[in-house]
Amino acid sequence: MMEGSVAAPVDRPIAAEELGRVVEEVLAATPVIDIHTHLFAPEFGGFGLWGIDELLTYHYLEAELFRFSPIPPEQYFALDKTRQADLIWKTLFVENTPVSEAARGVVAVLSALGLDPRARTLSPIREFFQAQSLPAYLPRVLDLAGVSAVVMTNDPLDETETEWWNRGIQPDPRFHAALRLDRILNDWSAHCGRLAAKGYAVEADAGGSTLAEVRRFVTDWAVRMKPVYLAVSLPDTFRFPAADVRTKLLAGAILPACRDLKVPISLMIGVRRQVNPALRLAGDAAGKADLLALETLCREFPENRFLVSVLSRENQHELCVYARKFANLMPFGCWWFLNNPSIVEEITRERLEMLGASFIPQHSDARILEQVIYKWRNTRRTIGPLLAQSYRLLAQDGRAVTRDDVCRDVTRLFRANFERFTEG
Ligand code: RAT
Ligand code: ZN
Repeated sequence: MMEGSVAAPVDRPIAAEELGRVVEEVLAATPVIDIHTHLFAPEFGGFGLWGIDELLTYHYLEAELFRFSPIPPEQYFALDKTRQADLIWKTLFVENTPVSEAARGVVAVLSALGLDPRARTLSPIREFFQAQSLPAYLPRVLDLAGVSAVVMTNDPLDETETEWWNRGIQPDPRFHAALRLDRILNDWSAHCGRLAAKGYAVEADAGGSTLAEVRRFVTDWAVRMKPVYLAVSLPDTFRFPAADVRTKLLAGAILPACRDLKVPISLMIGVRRQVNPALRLAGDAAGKADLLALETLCREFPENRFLVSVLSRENQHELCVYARKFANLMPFGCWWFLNNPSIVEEITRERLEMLGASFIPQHSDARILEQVIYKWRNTRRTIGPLLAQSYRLLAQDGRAVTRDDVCRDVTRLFRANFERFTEG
């Protein structure tokens, strides 16, 4: 060794009793990329939601309100947002113990921001939020959540949202776009007229020049939004191939557009939309899907990349099996009704056992900015011990891990797998 130089610290195998702490430290120090949210960059003005009234009227909590309060949904939805939030606070947080995941999340957010989760009225809490200005508040929230970037959900057929894009806004670089295709792929008959009105020569039966024109529409919007992926949520009844317009559009327009644009498509499979329309956004449910469709897509479209989340617990194992067969398939997240510690634990353990660190464990699905605080805190709290347990077993089998190993795995899981999978 040269005189005066400092010896590099040896990256020693971590002792079994230290594993939990080291994994926790590495998780805390690794900012995540939140690969699916419904947040908006500040450039979208009031379109991005934040603050206590939005947190309380989150549709996950609205669904819970109707279990604890006799108020009929139509009466609740007729109230203004402040009254709705007051009612949810009183019902779920004062008159009942907020033990559900969504309710506990609000408590965690309030505590993280130094507010009193036992307050009987919302006035002091509202005062805090009214005093915040987004430019300073946003980095504070992202920092508390340990999030360095988020992916939005951007709908090229939402008139309010497209107005912003058409003004040429450049979103904050921490916010990436995802071009969402639900209206086109799930409800073509209701939306083909909209494309036609915008100058695209499309037809209701997807004949004529429809496929080329849908591809042109998507490409035009991709130029504006620069999405990191294209995305669609699909019902549990999704079949591919099928004798339907969706199959034509997917195979003949959307997947070719993804190849041209060199981006993956995100398929979120298994949602049963509006099983109870009276609950509005809270009225969707989950169903088990037939993943044969996914097998066909991965095999028949080897040049496409598929980011996939499935909503039913029953589909999770099959998804892991398919990920072992197809490198163009990247499982991600514990979506929506799965984002509860008991289920995240089960799914993540299964994925670690079957896929090592080659998947994306979680996304937040946050609709309201501050939700990233509790959703990511909970993810770290649930997944940390699972990773530590995998390393404990590995050590028992003869290969103890070092801190470098842990850093490499955590970086892959929460950042690099996504970066690599979305790389052109
Ligand atoms: O999790 C949710 O908030 C759902 O309402 C949906 O938005 C779902 O995540 C989706 O993206 O379709
Ligand atoms: Zn979502």
